[in-house]
Amino acid sequence: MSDKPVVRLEKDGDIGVIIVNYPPVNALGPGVADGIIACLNQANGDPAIKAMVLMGDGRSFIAGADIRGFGTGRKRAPLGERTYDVMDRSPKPIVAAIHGFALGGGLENAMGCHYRIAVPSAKVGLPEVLIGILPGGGGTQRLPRLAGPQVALEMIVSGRHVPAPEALKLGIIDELVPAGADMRETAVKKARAVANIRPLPRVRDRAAHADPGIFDAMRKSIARRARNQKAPYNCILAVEAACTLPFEDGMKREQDLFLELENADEAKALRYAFFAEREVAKLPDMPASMKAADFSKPAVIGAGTMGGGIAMSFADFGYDVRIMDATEEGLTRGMDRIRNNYATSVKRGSLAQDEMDRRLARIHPVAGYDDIADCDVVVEAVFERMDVKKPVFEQLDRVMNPDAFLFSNSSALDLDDLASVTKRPEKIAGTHFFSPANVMKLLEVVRPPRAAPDTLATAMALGRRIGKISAIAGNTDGFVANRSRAPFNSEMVILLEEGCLPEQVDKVMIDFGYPMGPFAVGDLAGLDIGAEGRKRRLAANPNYRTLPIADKLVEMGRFGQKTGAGWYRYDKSDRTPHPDPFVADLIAQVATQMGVRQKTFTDEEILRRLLFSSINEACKIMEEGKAYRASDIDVMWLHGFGFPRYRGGLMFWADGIGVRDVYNQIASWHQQYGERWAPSALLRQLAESGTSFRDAKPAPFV
Ligand code: 3H9
Repeated sequence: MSDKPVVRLEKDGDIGVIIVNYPPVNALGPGVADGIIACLNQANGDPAIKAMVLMGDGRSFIAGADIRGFGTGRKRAPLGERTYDVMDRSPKPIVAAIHGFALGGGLENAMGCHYRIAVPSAKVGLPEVLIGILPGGGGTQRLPRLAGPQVALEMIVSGRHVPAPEALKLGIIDELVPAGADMRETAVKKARAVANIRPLPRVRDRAAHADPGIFDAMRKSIARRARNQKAPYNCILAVEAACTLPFEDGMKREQDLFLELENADEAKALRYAFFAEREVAKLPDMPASMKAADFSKPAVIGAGTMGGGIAMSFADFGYDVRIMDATEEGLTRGMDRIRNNYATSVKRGSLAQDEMDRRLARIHPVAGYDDIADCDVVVEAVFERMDVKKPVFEQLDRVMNPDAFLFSNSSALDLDDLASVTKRPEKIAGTHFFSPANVMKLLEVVRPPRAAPDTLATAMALGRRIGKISAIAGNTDGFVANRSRAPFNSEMVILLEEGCLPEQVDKVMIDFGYPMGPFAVGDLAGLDIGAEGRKRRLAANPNYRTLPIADKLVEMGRFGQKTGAGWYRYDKSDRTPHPDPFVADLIAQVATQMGVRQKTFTDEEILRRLLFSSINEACKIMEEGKAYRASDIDVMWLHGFGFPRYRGGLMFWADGIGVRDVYNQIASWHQQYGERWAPSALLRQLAESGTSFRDAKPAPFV
C-alpha cells in the first residue's frame, strides 16, 4: 500500500489537480469520497486555483464503488451531499481526466465533472447490473442526459465497457488525449482553457427525452436472458425516471430502486461470483517466484471440433496458431469447419467479414510434427483415449524444443500417466477447454503431480490471454468440473427410469436459470461422447452404475443433433428439440425391464436430485485435495456449464439451502438408493460443525 493519502490536491500553477490513490484500481474505498469532497472544497476556497482536474494514480481513473462495502450496512452520505453534488455546486470548472477504467461510481463522478477527457485506451461504463444493482450514484440520471436515453439504456442494462473513442462519439467524453501527449498536462491545459467559461456546463441541467416505447422494447428484448432477475428491470425503471421526472426526483427514484437491490439474493450471488472469479487465479501453495512464460507460438494437435475451437480461440486473440491432424482429410475437414463457424458469425452479424478474414489467416494448417517444432506451447486435442494420446506426446517430446510446454485437452484421463511417456513431465499439464471451445469461458488447468509451478502459471496465463477464466483442478478422473458434474449427468437419466421425461427435467433446469436443459445440451454435444466415458468406467469398475436408456439411444445411432435425433428429435436444418414419443416408449420399456416403480416428481425434487448429487461429489473432490476452494468449483459451473450466475454457483446456492439440510437429504437418499448417494466425509463434518460450504477447508492440494 502506498503511503500517499487516498486523495490529494496538487497545484499545477493556477490549476488544482485532485488525485485519487487507492490501489490497485482506485475503487471508492473508505475515505475516497470524503477525500474528493475535501479537496474540492479546498480548491474552491483557494483564490489562486481557477479550475480543477480529477484523475487517478496508478493504472486507472476510478473503478467504481468498493464492492466489498455492499451489503455491510456501510453509511452513505445522504442525497445532496455526495461528491457529484459538491461538483454540481462547484463555482469552478472540473475536468475529469480518464485513463484505465471509469466504471460505475467512477463514471458517475466523471459525469459530475463539467468536462471529460480520456486517453484512447480508456474504457468507461456502468457495469453495476453485473453485480445485481444499478448505478446508484446518479448514473441512471446523468448518462441519459449526456448520451441520450437509448444509449444509456443499452449501456446500463448490458453493463458493457465502452472504449474511449466510442465514448467520444456517444458524447460521454468531450475529447481524446492526442496520441503521445501526457494526460495530466492535456487535462491541465483543458482546465486552464475553460477556467472562465460561465455558466458551467452541468450534465444535470440537460434534458433527456425518450420515445416511451424504448423502455418496453428493452424489457421485451431482455425477457429471456434476464428471467428471475430484478436488477436489469430496475435499471430500465431508473432510466425511464430520468426521462419523466425532474433531476432531483429522478435521483430519489434511483435511490429507492437501488435500495431494493443492494441486499437481495441476486446481488449477493453476483458479488460473490465477482470475487470468486478473482480468487480463482490464486494458487496459494505455489512459490512466489512462480512465473508464466511468455509464449508467442502456439500449436494445436488435432483438427476435430475441439482442436478447431481451440485454434479459433488463439486466432481470436491475435495469435498466429499452427494446427495439424493425423490425416490430410482430417485437416481439410477441420479447416472447413473453422471457416464455416466464422461464416456463421458473419451471417449472424456478430463478426465483420474483414475480421473473419484476419482471424482465419492466423490459423495455419501444417502437415506434420516437424512443422511445429519451433512452437513454444502445444495444446493436444486428439481423440480422448490414452492409446491415441500417448503416441502424440512421444512424438511431441521428440520434436519440440525442451523448453516447450505440452498441454493436453483431455477431459478426464490421467495426465501423470500421459506425462510418463515423455522426458519432461514437469512441462506437462492439462488445459481442458469446454465445448464450443471458442465460446465457453472456462479453461480448467489440470495439475498432475510432477508439473512445475511455471508450467501451471503458463497454463493459467494461456487461458487469460485468450479471454478465458482459468481455474485449477487436481488430476482425478474427470478432473474437477466434469467429475463434479458426472453424478448430475447420471441422476438425470436415472430420473427417467423413475418416471420423468427429458422435457420435464429440461424445463425445471431452464426455469432455474440454465440457458438450455441438460438433455438438450447432451444432444448438442453428442451422446456418443458420454457413452465412451461410461464404457471406460464400467471396464475399470464392474459396480459402475450403468445408464441403460442412454446406452440404448447411442446403440440406435441417436447421437443427438448431428444425427437428427437423440433425447429429442430434430427437423432438418433446425435445432429446436421436439419431444419424441419414441423416447418416451423406450424409457417406459427399459423401466419395466429394470423393474423400477414409476412415480411423479415435483420440480423441487428434480432440481435437488440433480444438484445435490453434484454437491456431494464436489465435497469428495475437496476432501481429496483436488480443488483449492469451493468457490473455484462455482467458477467452473458458471463458466463451463452455464449455471445461472445470479445464483452464484453450485456451492453458493447450496449454502442458501443450508449445509445441514443438504446433508440430511443426501443421507436419506443414501438409505433409499444405496452407495451412489454415500455422503462425503467432508459434507458430514460441515453439517456437524455448522460450517458453510464456502468456508470449507479442503485437504491440501495433491
Ligand atoms: C458502483 O460503482 C456503484 C455505484 O453506482 C454507486 C452506488 C452506491 N471494489 O479485476 P482485477 C479488486 S459498483 C472492490 O483483477 P483487472 C479485485 O477484487 C462498482 N474491489 O483487475 C482485485 O482484488 P484482488 C462498479 C475491486 O485489471 C483487484 O481489485 N464497478 C473493485 O483485471 C484487481 O481487480 C465495477 O463493477 C471494486 N469496484 O480489471 C468494476 N474492482 O487483487 C469492477 C476491482 O484482491 N471491477 N477490485 O483479487 C472490474 O471490473 C475490474 O476489476 C477492472 C480491472 C475492469 C476495473
